[in-house]
Amino acid sequence: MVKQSFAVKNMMCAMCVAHVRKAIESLEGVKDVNVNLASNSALIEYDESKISPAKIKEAVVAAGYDMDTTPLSAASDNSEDEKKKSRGFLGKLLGR
Ligand SMILES: [Cu+2]
Repeated sequence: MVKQSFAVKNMMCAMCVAHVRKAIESLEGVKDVNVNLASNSALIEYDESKISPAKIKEAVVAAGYDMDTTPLSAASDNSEDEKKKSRGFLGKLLGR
């Protein structure tokens, strides 16, 4: 079981948050989800042997939104490699 935070795009209001949360929490393998509109992110606790971030993203996209499959560094307790990937993601955001 892992707990990771992912960037979610296109959410505009509380209804969007509810849609995204429903789409994610109905998935097999997802134990808990907390969607945050202010930070445009979703903190997801899931069983990595049952579901992958790519599968979670599919459900989010199907609901009309978008999600990054690379976990954000703040909630990630992973290797240095994961942190590098997150920095790349933030760099992309800042470069926009
Ligand atoms: Cu909305």
